[in-house]
Amino acid sequence: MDIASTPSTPDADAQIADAAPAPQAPPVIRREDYQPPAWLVPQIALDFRLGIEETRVTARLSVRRNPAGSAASTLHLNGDQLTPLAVRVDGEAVNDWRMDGADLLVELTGEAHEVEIETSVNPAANSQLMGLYASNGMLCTQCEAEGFRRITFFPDRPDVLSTYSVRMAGDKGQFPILLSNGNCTATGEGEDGTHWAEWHDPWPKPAYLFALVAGDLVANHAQFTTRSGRRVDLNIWVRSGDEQRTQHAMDSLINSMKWDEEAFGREYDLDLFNVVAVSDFNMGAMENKGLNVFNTRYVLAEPETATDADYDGIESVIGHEYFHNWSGNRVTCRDWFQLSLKEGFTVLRDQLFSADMGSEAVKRIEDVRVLRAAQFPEDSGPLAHPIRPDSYQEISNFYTATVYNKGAEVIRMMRTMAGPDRFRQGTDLYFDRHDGEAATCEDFVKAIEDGAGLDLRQFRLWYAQAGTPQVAVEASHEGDVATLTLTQTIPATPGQPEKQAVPIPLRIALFDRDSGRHAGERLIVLDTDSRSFAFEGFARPPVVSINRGFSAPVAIDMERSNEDLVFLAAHDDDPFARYEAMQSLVVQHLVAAVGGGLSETARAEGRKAIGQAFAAVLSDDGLDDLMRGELMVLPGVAYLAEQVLVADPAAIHEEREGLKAWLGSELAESLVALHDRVSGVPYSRDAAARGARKTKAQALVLIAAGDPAEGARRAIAQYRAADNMTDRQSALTVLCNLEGPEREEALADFLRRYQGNALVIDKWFALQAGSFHPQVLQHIEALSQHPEFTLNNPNRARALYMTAAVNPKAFHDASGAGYRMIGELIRKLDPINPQTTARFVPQLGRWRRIEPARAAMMRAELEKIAAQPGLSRDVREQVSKSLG
Ligand code: 0A1
Ligand code: ZN
Repeated sequence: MDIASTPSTPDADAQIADAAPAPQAPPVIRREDYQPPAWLVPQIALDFRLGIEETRVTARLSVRRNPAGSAASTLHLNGDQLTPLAVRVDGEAVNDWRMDGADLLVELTGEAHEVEIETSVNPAANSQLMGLYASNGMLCTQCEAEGFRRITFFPDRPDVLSTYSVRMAGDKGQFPILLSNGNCTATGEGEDGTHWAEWHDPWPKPAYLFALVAGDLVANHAQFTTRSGRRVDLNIWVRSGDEQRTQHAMDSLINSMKWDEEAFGREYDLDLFNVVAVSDFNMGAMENKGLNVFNTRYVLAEPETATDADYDGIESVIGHEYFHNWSGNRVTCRDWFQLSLKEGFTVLRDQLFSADMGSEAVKRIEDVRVLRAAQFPEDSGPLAHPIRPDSYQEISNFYTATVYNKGAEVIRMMRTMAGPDRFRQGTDLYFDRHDGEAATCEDFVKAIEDGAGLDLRQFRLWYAQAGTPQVAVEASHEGDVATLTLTQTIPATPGQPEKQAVPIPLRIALFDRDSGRHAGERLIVLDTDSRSFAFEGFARPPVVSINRGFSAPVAIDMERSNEDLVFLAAHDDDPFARYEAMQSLVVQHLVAAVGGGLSETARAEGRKAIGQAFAAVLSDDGLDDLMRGELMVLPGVAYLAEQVLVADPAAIHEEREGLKAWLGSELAESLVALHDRVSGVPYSRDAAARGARKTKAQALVLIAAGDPAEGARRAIAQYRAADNMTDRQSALTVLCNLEGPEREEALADFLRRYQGNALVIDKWFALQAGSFHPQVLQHIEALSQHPEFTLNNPNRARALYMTAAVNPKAFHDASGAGYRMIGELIRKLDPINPQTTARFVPQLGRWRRIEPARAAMMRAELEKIAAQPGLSRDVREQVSKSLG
């Protein structure tokens, strides 16, 4: 089926719309309706006859009644766009099966049976990239969350765990490498140039962890010996020619395996660990047991083609998928409402891993930046949901920053309250108690409660309530006592008008103004609506450093003088708090400036304070360059827009650009000196050199903002001299914003230089789509017609359009052209790949928080999408919630 390549005329669309019955709202799945499965499948044998256009699948399920389930005699097997070619029960063909929508129902009389089903799928036509699909001549699978049902009929739910035996046969020339989960138990040659392989995975697993890969691949091999002496073969499989770019992924894998033994006492449990890189993939990567499948962008790296951020991304995603072997695979989820059980915990684990591999402070800052840019807006918009949602229509829509990143923050708070050692006792107990089970978030909290010795009764609310808590802080001072009164409010979210107070652990330090020091950090827990905390021994009101290390995922609302913030930015001994003070200084200023609340004098004063703080950052010898670069990053437009009820994103963007220009010219001399110094640091992957590159990028941005001609001169010089992608990309980012011949020269050179390297060509699209050039929208339009552009590859589609959708200059253009572009994209991409398409909807869904003229245009786009016939369940859910 190829709906995507048969565009219909507007007239034909109108006819369909007239004739079609009103679209049925997809059913709502509710957490409270959970029922254990009536039938279990302890074993499954799968036989694949592989072909790009047709793959035949025979599945033999050993089923038995679940003593804990209902006594239903019907075996309910999920399917999605499948037809059963044959159904056999205990070896006999049966005809009395029935379809229930896309699902297959088979009547069974006894306690245990063998059910065999044949299906056929067309991997080449699978543009959704769920189930079995073809990518670049190879075959691969993606089964989480509900892709297995697109391969064969099966109880496709995570609480049905089976032992898998897999046989696959295919053309030896086309598919020389045949991989599945577990260990390879036998191989052989067939007739007519075919060969086959058998795989067996001894660990029972849910269907979403099944994987199969067949293709022409080469491996980077290594070995790892676990602490108990198991020798594990490691392979990273890529297309021939890419193997030189896999060493960082391999090093990251080995580091992850060692780290999980040390930090969480978790050892690998098979003799083989395979990673395969595929270029068509909806997400980052997938933790299939023993056979992780990765988006190429999280595997391939070499200095010439990958930035430092790309290297960091690979380390964290390799770690993330590896850590799932315990948090996700050995202990899996009972149902998809429990997704944060594996995702929140695994994100926390990968964050702690990356922090240990590099700079803890910088990693924390980056994680909080992601949370604020992606999760805070989600939590305050129409798609807000708790980290353990109560209902969904399409589970793919719940792989969100809330479930992942806020989920990690919630577990991190437990760790903060217990301390790392007691927390570890909690996680040990969790793994011991639930190994081999499909567990719930409640099981996790209970294990931490018991193992770490915490009372988490009230804390459980963090799992149930959506919305980012706001903590208002009032400081007063009398005699030698400083008092802080903290008040929490959790905003109403869809379906949750009223909230209860949650426990909020806040790391806090009070600085004495005279000595510039504090008498030790404390952890206070605000667990009521409002509470006062008194601190003795302050002759003068102290400077308050609160939510240090971002100990709780909340928004702090506290009025502070510029003087206090400048003090903290320069002196706080908690590096996160230092960053936070810089951010608050800028946020306070920009929000006031955009709101029209600043007189010219006040604006000048605000800028002066920011300039002073920046100057200190530029010249502080005690700072390493990595941290310096981090401190120089201004808060993003999305986060700034979050600070007000109704935002004018264009005004925020302009004011932010104005501040950059002011800083650039005010600090020109130091910025130029800094850019010169760090430009002299030779390329290496060590922290000092990475810091130099980060600072170089930030300095260049500010120099160009203050003096575009000087910026262009420096940027093109940096571009031409670059011996690595970080420098080349940061130079090109700056050039893309500017007009002039340097821009064209560099863009043309970049395209020529990296022809054939898909990941770098993605950057070429993204750099232009993310630019603040006055003609950015025309550029994007032209790029959509470029021969290198395609909507069929998610990386390419996102490089152009997701970058555009988060670029305030493009998306929020006053004409509404940005909204129309994304609306049109959604309508065009949905028939090809609903999962990737649905991720664009939340940008338009923010309309209620945007000024009225733009809001009306955003809403109109959503309505136009809603009116499109044949909309996917994924997009329909997001659009109807965004309009509702
Ligand atoms: N479990 C994976 C994420 C993932 C989810 C759905 C997918 O379907 C396309 C793919 C990957 C993880 O957390 O890494
Ligand atoms: Zn994950």
